[in-house]
Amino acid sequence: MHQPPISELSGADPELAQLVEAEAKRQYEKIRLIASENYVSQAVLEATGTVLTNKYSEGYAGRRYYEGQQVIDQVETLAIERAKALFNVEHANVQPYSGSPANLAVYLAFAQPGDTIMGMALPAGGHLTHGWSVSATGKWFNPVRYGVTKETGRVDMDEVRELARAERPKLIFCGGTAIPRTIDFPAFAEIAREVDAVLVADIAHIAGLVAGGAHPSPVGHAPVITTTTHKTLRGPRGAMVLADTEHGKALDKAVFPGLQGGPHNHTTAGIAVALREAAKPEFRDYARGVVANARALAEALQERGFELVSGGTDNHLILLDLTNKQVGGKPAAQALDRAGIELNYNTVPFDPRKPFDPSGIRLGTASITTRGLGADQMPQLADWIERVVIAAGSGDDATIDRVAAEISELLAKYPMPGWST
Ligand code: DSN
Repeated sequence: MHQPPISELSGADPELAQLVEAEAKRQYEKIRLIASENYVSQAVLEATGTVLTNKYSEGYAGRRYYEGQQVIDQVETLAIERAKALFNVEHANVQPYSGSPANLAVYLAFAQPGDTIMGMALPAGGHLTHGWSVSATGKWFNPVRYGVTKETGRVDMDEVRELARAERPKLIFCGGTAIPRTIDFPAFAEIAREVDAVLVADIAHIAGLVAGGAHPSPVGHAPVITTTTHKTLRGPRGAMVLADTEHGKALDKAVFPGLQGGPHNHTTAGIAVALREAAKPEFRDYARGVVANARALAEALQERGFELVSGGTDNHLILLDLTNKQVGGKPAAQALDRAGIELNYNTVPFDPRKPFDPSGIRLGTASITTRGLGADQMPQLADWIERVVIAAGSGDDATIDRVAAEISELLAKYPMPGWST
């Protein structure tokens, strides 16, 4: 059952309580490879379920528009100070509701509608809010996009430099949602300096790796850093904007009153707890473990003939192109889910198929590492993935069911935070 227990909820709203229990059980019964998800600790869960949700606190500590901020000011200040210390930055804003609003705040702070901005194209691994056409950021600004090269699957920094020189963007975003390789922050910084652009490092996916020393930090290279708090950083769903002092004030004004009303104080509390956890030595082991698991899984998949975009991984993320397996990303993801492996279908660079039925699947090791799985189990996981992907192509339901039974046996040995058997 769910931990902490939801006994009051069960009495007051059995229908909803049942859904919460069902979701907790579903999470427990899956090998979660969704690269942007994780399991928060029970302490984070408790913090996000507190009376802090009752309080409005528009403004910032010491400058609020409502009375009664004696405690909330301390909660937010604690989160800010922990963020500053963990990431070694001069300024932190912990109020953005999530990653997209955090990125919008950057636009509001440093660009005008119609300005040219630059980001990685979504199909190459970028994020919607880095100027993709269907996003407000692609409609209200003039986006120019870099991608990856076909041969290497990696960002070509010469191409980025040429594009920046030609287009003179106000903002340059680096980072994204499906990048299996180390982001070259110094190279991006050099380009941004040359064209007088503000470099924004969106580290949503790798924030926990940066905090844990398993990925280079953008600090000192990007004056503005955005991140969600719920991926490798293992906090509640939320976001932060980190910056140097020079850019901090404009960002604060953009978050509030520019874009948002009152911050979600229960979430801020959860972020504070997660930041404290991430500052512990164990978290460095965790971050290293995430990368070690991803590398081991990548190798095991390659040995089984899978094609990895960029040929491998440096972080928590693996992008598989299933073209050579003669099955689309979507049917493969659906079959894997049935077998107990949860992930998402994903476009691959230069994908000839449509985003709703693309060629790839995206895998991440943040959640399974939290759960306690280690590198020696990755060949077994790759084996299951191979069997199910082949079965998805041939409609072999019996194999999928057999794998499901094997996975269920394994997971019984690995507790999930937030669930007690
Ligand atoms: N939805 C997130 C992800 O899965 O990467 C990005 O916003």
